[in-house]
This record gives sequence, structure tokens and C-alpha cells, in this order.
Amino acid sequence: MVNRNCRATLRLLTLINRQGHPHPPLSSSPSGIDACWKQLQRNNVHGEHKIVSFFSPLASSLKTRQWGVKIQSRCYGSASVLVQRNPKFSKLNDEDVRYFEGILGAKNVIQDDEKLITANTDWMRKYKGSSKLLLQPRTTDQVSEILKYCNFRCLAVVPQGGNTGLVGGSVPVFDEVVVSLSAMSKIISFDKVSGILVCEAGCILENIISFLDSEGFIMPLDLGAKGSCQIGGNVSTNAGGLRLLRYGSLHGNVLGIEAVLADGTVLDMLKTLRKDNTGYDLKHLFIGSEGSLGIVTKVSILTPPKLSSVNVAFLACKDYSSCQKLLQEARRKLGEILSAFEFLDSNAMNLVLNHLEGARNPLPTSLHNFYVLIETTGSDESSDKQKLEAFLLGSMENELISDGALAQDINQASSFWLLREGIPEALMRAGAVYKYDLSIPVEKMYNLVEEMRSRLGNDANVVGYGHLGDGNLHLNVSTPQYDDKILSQIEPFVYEWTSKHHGSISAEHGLGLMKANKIFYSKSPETVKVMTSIKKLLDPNHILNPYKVLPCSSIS
Ligand code: FAD
Ligand code: 2HG
Ligand code: ZN
Repeated sequence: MVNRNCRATLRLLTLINRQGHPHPPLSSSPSGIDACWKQLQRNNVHGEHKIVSFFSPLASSLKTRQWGVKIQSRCYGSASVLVQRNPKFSKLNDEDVRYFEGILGAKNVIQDDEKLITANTDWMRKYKGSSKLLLQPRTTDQVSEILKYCNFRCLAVVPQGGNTGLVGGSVPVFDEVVVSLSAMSKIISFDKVSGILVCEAGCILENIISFLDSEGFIMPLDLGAKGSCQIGGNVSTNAGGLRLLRYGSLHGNVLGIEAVLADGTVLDMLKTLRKDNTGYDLKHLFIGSEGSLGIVTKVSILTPPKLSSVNVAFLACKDYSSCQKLLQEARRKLGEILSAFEFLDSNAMNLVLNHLEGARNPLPTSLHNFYVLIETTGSDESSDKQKLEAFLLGSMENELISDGALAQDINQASSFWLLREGIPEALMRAGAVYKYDLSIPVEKMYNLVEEMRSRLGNDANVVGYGHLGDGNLHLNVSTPQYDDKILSQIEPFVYEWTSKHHGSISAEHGLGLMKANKIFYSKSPETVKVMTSIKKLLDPNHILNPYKVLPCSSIS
């Protein structure tokens, strides 16, 4: 026993001993891979990525229906839904374009083909709309004018942030007008005493992180898409990410919102108070509503101070049960300093190592079944380090860890994070991917991955990873190309399994187009009925992000 663990223990000890020397604090960013991410973004987002097309050849067709006009209908690969254009929506005409030019100026009314292709296509290249117009407002008043007009004309609208969403929510399904928040990217105020930031919705998350860093603060939210996603998009999806375990969800951190309703009404809920119990807290309706209730134009958010001591460990576990026990131990032993607990299985690790340039296994001697990335963030370098070292040694002695490495500097920390954050990109490069983002009680979570593997056999690479500390599994099925037969083996099984185990079919990515019709797996009919009433109240003509979030049947 001792012999088997000897090499691994030695490596840990070696690294831990070297930790005795002063070293620069690790980046407060859990990823610290900003440069790598930027590189990925350059290769990847908006046009330059080597396109892996997921579109079914049957994707779009024109069919004549009972209305006696031609109605476009589209079948989406993994969404497996047939969506029809709502005939109540008007078609854009030259007069509309001129009206928008009057509000925004001609250069912010975009009809350029290349830019429209980007705005019509999602990050995965899986969903593609055919919008002919992209609007770039610069002020809340302009957003209000746009929506007022669209509502009057019954023109459908898709609010768009960084377009990194993973459920087909950020792009048009048909010819909806895209309203991009990119030009609304000002930081409005920052209060150093309270740590409260107020900014416009189009601020890119990474820019906010850099700004806060210079002020000695951090964002309570971080995710792999930070180089492109926007705070308005984060709020509208209630993004979870890598720090939720420590700082909680945006429902807790967002203090206020300014949002524009479908009829152009501006709701000023941009409070900067931690406590405000004056009636219904309507901002929560907009957090996670995926652009279906209004356009978020400003956000105020509580940010924690940047702490001086950040450590990152990359560990190997022999089985899933050890990962679970390690989590339990980490909660007990690292408690107040634990800031991330992420896991990946060997299939995920292989994908990253094979498809992502620069990815290196810090534990290269053998491939382990599971890997865990633990990050701690605290204010006392020596006691934090001692705590983590004691935890790691104890976990090795208890055989919860079979190998491990502790980052010695910011570059090593970044390279560990790359292995975890790079998985979505590696999956994209590997071919077609069916993505499922599930909340499942931790003890049962990996059973689903194993069951899926035995269902699909050698036809697919079933990959399990995610935010273990939050009970959030990212189940991804990777295949060389899209195949309806495989899809029918995955769905509805995956949703039924999740529902049976009292989980959620969307932990953090939202429902978008992909899962609008699957909502009943996670919400009761009564709840969906109330949601529909709220939608009808705030957006009676259903112009905001149609076909998304709620089932078409409930909205018609
Ligand atoms: P978009 O993709 O543009 O839009 C998402 C949805 O929000 C759409 O329905 C859109 O209509 C709506 N929307 C956008 N802006 C507004 C607005 N101002 N007002 C109203 N509605 C709006 N997600 C996580 O939760 N955790 C992760 O760890 C995570 N990691 C990711 C890693 C990678 C590599 C990628 C590609 C994605 C990841 N995501 C993750 C998913 C995605 O990045 C998040 O959902 C993010 O919050 C979307 O922000 P966005 O600005 O790109 O929004
Ligand atoms: C992550 O945690 C993101 O990396 C993406 O939420 C998950 O690609 C996925 O399935
Ligand atoms: Zn995630």
C-alpha cells in the first residue's frame, strides 16, 4: 500500500517542500488562462474556427401549412424539435430599416452579410438563424425605442450578448431582429467600500475582471467563456461557472438591474443595496430568463475583495467514490478557503490532451480514472498553504488521492485550469457533440455517465466532467458526426433519468431553444402555467426571444 502511493506522495511532498519558498500569489482568476482563452477565442469565436457543422442536412425546409402561406420550419439536431415560424410576426421591410437608422444612425443598423452570419450562428455552430438585421444600440433609451417599435410592428427580437450560450438561445431561429448589447460596455461606477460595481450589460466579463483586479477586487463569477461573454448575458442565463461553490449564484450577487420590457418600458431596479424588502423583488425574474422577458441594459453587482493567497492542486482519483469523499473532506478541512472543486473523467482528460494545443498532463506516468481540480483562496498565505498541504497528505494516506500536483506559480496554475476549462473547446474539435448540463445529487451523478456509456457502446465517446462541488454534471456525448440514431438513444433517456433522480435538466446553461419543450422534466405544469402568465403579462405579443425557454404549446 505504502509502496503503491510512494511515487505520488513523493511528488506531492516535493512540490509542497518547494512551496516553502516565497512565490508570487497565484492569479485570483480561477482560470488564470486568460491568454490561452484569448487565443482560443481568436481561433474560435466568430468566424475563424474550423467549422464543424452540426446542421442536419434536413435542417430547413419550406412547407405549406394551414395558413396558406409558406412557413419556414426547421428541425434542430440535438434539439429534436420542429419549430415553425410564428405567422403573427411581421416581415422586416425597408421602412423598418429606415426607422431604426433614424434611432441609431446608419452605422449601428447592420445588414452586412458577414456580420449577420456571425450574429445568426451560435458558438457550437449548431444553431443558425436567418436574420437580416443586427441592431447595436448605445443607450437604454435606444433599446427602449427599438422595442417599442418592434412591439408595435410585431417584429420578433433576439437579445444577444457575447453569443457564447450553449442551448441555442442567443441566435435567431428564423428572421428575428438581433439586438446586440455589445456597444453598451461602460463601467458606470465602482464603490471601493462596499465592493459594488454598476455597469452596462454589454461589458465583457473578462474586462470587468481586469477592471476589478486593478481595484483589488474580483468577480464572484468566472467561466471559460469570459473573453467573449457579457455580464448582461451572464445575468440573463444566471450563469454558474467555476466560483459558484464559494460565492453563490447571481441571484445572490446581483443587487440591481435595469431592464427594458417588450413595449419599451424601462424598469429601473438598479439598486445598490444589499437589503431591500419593499415588495416583490422583480429583478429575479430577469436573472435566468434568457431574454424572454426583457432586455437587461444595466447591472449592479456585489464583488468580493481580492485575497492574496490562491493555490491550485490537480489530483488523480482511482474511482468516482473517491472524488465524492474527497469533496466531503475538502468541505470539512478546507471550508472557508475552498474556492473551486471541479472534476473530469479520463475520457475528458484524453480529449483535452489530444485536441488542445498546449495541454499537458501534470501527472503523466499513467492515465487515471478521474481528476479533480481544487482551488483555495484565502488571506493568510502560510496558514492556507499549511491547511492545503495537510489536507493533501491526509487524502493520500486515506487513499482518496492516487497522485497529485500542486501549482508552484501562476503558469502552472493556468496550465491546470486549461485542462478543465479547455474541455468544451476540445469537444468541439473532436467532432459532433450532444451536450447535457444537469443538476443531479452528487452520489448518483456518475451513474448516468456509466449507463449512457453502456447504452451507446462503441458508437460514441461519453464524457463526464463538471462542477462537482455544485452537483453539476456536464455530460457530453462526442461522435465523429451528427447521427439521429444516436440522438434517439440519448434522448429522452437522459431527461427521464434526470427527472427520476430529482435533478434538473439545466443546471446553468438554461433552456434556450434546445430544451424549451423539455421544461416539464424539471418543472410542474402548474409552475409552467404561472411562468407563461408572466411571459404574457410582460410580453403580450411574444416578440422577445420567441421559441425559447417556454414550450411553444404554452405560448400560442
Ligand atoms: P449570449 O450567449 O449572447 O446569450 C445567452 C442568452 O441570454 C440568450 O437567450 C440571449 O437572448 C440572452 N441575453 C444575452 N444578453 C442579454 C441581455 N442583455 N438582456 C437580455 N437577454 C440577454 N455557462 C455557465 O453557466 N457556466 C460555465 O462554466 C460556462 N462555461 C462556458 C465555457 C465555454 C467555453 C462556453 C462557450 C460557454 C460556457 N458557458 C457557461 C455558457 C455561456 O458562456 C453562458 O451562458 C454565458 O452566461 C452567456 O453569456 P453571453 O453574453 O455569451 O450571452
Ligand atoms: C463548463 O463548465 C461549461 O466548462 C461548458 O459550462 C460545459 O461544454 C459543456 O458541456
Ligand atoms: Zn459549467
